Amino acid sequence: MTSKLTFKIVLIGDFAVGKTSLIQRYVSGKFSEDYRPSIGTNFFTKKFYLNPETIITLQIWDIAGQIKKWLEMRQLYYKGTTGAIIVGDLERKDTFEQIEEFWVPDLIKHCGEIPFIIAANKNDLKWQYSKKNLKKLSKNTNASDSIITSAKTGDNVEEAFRFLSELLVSKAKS
Ligand code: G3D
Ligand code: MG
Repeated sequence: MTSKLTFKIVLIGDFAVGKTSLIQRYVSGKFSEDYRPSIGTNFFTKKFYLNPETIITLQIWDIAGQIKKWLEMRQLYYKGTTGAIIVGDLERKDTFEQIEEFWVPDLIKHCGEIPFIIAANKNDLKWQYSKKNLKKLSKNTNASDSIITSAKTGDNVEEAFRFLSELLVSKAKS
């Protein structure tokens, strides 16, 4: 029998780390250099077979602007979230420090202990952050895993969303 599951996931992380680009790449298969910071929140839907017996519908939420300052906006954004991808930019070390200091505590505060992964994005650019530090960060924050992505080349983008979906399915079935 086929099971159908729907999850709301959010992408969080500092400004310009590539959240919108990762979603765009995953949902439409494109990377757009012509980037415009949108205002407020946006959501996209992607439906796929995780395996022959499981159809997943992901509601993927994107938020724009300097949302760190907008507690009310984040509260709305997080409502009903079952999983998250927290994004850091490999060219900006501070975006990973912020994952530990701000984004993980913020996620837990609003959503409780839900599955999340860390995406180290912009793999195609010069790294200012090491794999070793990424592993350490992942362990310290209790992330389910970390994954190195590029929204530009498409590297590991589908894998990141799939991996999170697998975690959400195991949680839903347990
Ligand atoms: P955000 O939604 O987290 O704020 P965006 O980030 O998706 O808007 O991306 C911010 C900038 O980084 C954009 O460049 C975008 O093209 C670029 N970017 C996103 N992902 C990648 C990537 O994997 N590799 C490279 N090289 N660039 C990436 P601009 O110049 O438009 O500001
Ligand atoms: Mg954006």
